[in-house]
Amino acid sequence: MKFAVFGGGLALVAILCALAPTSAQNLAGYSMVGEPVQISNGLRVALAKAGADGSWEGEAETLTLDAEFQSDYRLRVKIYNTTERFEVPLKIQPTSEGNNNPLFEIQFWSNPLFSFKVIRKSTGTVLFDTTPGDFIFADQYLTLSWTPGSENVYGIGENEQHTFKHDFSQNNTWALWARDQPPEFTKNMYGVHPHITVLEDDGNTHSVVIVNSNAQQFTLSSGPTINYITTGGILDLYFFLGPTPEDVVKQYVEAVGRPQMPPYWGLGFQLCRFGYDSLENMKRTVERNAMYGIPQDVQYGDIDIMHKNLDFTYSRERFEGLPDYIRELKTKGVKFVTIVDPAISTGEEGYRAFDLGNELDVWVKRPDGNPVVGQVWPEDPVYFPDFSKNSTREYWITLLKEFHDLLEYDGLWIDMNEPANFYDSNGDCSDNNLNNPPFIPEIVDKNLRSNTICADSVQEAGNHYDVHSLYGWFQSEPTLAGTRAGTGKRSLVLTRSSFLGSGHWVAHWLGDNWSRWTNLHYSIIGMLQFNQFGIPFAGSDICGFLEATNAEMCQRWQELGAFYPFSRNHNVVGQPDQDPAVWGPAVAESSRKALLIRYTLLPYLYLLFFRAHNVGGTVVRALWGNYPSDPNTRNIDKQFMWGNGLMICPVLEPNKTEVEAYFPNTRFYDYYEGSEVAVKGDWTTLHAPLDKINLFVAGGSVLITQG
Ligand code: MIG
Repeated sequence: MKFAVFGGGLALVAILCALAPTSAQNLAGYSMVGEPVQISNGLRVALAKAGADGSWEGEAETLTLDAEFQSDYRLRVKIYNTTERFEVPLKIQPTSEGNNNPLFEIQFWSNPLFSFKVIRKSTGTVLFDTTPGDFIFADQYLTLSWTPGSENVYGIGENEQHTFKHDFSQNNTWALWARDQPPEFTKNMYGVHPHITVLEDDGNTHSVVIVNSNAQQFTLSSGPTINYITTGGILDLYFFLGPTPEDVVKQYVEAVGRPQMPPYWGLGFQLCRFGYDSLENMKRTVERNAMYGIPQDVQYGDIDIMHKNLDFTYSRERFEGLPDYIRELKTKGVKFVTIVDPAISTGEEGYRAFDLGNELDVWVKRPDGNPVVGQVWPEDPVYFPDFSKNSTREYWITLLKEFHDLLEYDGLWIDMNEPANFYDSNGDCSDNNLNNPPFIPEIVDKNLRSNTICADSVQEAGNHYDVHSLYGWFQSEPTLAGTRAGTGKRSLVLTRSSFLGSGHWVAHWLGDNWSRWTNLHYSIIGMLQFNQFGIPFAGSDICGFLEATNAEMCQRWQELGAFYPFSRNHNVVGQPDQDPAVWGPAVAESSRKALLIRYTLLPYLYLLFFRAHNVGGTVVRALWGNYPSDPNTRNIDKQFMWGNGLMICPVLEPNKTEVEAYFPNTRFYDYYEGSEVAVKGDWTTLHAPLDKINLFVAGGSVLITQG
C-alpha cells in the first residue's frame, strides 16, 4: 500500500494505493497504524513494531513520524517514541517563506513494512528511499538505510576524505564522535557534521542533515545505499531541496544559523607555531617575514606562551614583555590571537580560573556529583567546565574579559574542546550501558572514553554520552561573547571541535594535518566540506602541522593557502620553523606574490563572506557548485573557486611545472594575462612554474580589488 502525500499549504491529500509486497519480510521494521493524519504543518504517521526482531535492548513498540512541511524547500522528518529521549538543543530557525507549493512530495509505503520516499516533484527524482534495510529504533541503537537520489554524494564530517565525491564502491564507514585525532583516512576527528549534499544527475541539488549528536556512523555501499546507525537521540532528518548547490547551503544555514562575519583583518595572512618557546623567536619570525614583505595580519600565541601551560597566563620568563609586544604589533597593524584550552588546572594556589569555577560550580560531574578529573596540558589534574550551563557561560565571559586586561588579544583560538583528555579514564568509567553501550560505531579504538572523559559523566544538557560531541559547540557562543566583551570589537574565534551550526559563531582550521603532499589535496576537500557545513571560514595549517615540511612543499602550500578562506601557517613543537620567510628568497617571494594577490582580492573575499553572513551560501566552492549540470565537474576536487568569479588551479605534487585543469564550457580569463582561455568544457595542461599558482576569472564576474 502506498500513501502518496502532497503538500500544499493546508490542502494535504493522502492517496492510498495498493502494491504487491516486496521480499523484504525478514527485515526489522514497523508497519503503519491507520492512515496519516494531518498536523498543523504536515502529516503524522503512527507506526507499530513489525517484521523481524532487531534484537536490540529497548526497541520501541510504537513510533511517531512527523513530516513537517516547514517551507517549500524544507522538509523535516522526525521519528520519535513516547519515552523521553535526548534531543540536540539546536534551535532550528523558521524559514522566511511559507509552504505554498513544496518542491517535494513525501510518500509513505507499507508493503508490508513501512518505508518512506522523498521525491522532487519537478523531476520525479526519488531523493531518499528508505526501502533497502532494517529500520530499528531501540534505546541505544537506531538505524535507517536509504537509497540516495544519486551517487554524487558529498559531505559527512569530520574525517579525512580522499575524494570530495564519495565512492560507493569502497564500502567505507564514516564514524562521527568528536575526537582529538590527526586526520587519517576515515577516522573520526574533531567535529561532527551528519550532513550530506547530493548532486542529482540532472544538476539539481539537495542536502540531508540528521540532527543527532550521539556516536554514529554512515556506511556507503554500492547500490548506492547509505546505512545510518546512531547510538541515541532520535531520528531527526531535515531535507533542503535547493535546487541549486548554493540554494542548498543558504537553506541549511538559514535553519542552523548563518556564518559569522569575520573581521576584515581575519582574512589576512596569519602566522603561528607551537613552540616559539620565547618572545625572541616569535619576534624574529615576525621580523623576517616583514623583511621579505610578506603581508601579515595576525600573530598567534600557542600554549608555549603560557606559564606552566595554564590558561589565562603567560610565561614571565620566556615571554617577558609579551603584553608590550602585542601593543607594538598593533601599531604595525598586526593583530594577536592566542589559545585557550577548556580544561582548568586544579593544582595551583590562588588560580582564579579554578577558584571562580568552584564558586560558580561550573564543572562536568561524575555520576557521584564530584567533578570529572582529567589530565591535559597543565602538570596537575584538570576539571572540565560544562559549557552547557548558564553559570559556565558567565564564568567564561568573566575570565575572557579579565584575560584581555592581561594580554590584549584580538581574537581567541579554542583547542582541545572535543574534549581531549590525555589520561586514560579506563579505570574510572564504571561498566554501565553509557560507558559500554551494546553497539559502538567504527570510531577510533572502538571505545567512547578513548582520549576523552567517561560517557556517563553528567552535564546540564544531558549525559556526556549524548552531549560529548557538542562540547566545542557549547563552548563557541560563550567564547565569542567573551572575546567581544574583552575586545569591544567583532573579534574572531577559531575552534577545533564543531557541530551543526557552529559557523554561526566560529571559524575552523582543519586540525593537526601532516606535512605531506597528499595533505595539500585533502585540505581542499576539507575546506569545501566545511563551506557546505556552514563554516566557510576554514583552512588547513599551511605547510602542514605534524612532521617536517620542505621548501618545495611549503612553497606550493603557501601558494594554495593564499586562497584558503582562513589562511594560516602553523607548525608543531619540535619541528623546524616553516614560516614563508625561513626558506630564503625564492619561497618568500612566491609566497608574497600569491598573498599579494589574495590581498588585492580581499574586498571580493570580504564580499563573499558578507553574502554568506547575510543570505547564506559558500565562500569557496567546488566547480560543480557553479556548474552543476556539467557532469565533468562532479569529481573535481583539485581545483576550486572563490564565489563564482575566481578559479584556483594549484599544483599539489612535487617536481611538477605543469598542472591539469578543467575549464567548464564558459568564458574564462587568465588572471595574470587577461587573455581568454581557448579551452571550454575540457581539460588542458597549464604551465605552472614553482613560483606561480594558476588563477582564472570567470567571464561576466566582477572581482572587487584594492591596492
Ligand atoms: O595536544 O596547543 O591542534 O594546533 O598547536 C596538542 C598545542 C595541542 C593541538 C592543536 C594544535 C596546537 C597544539 N594543540
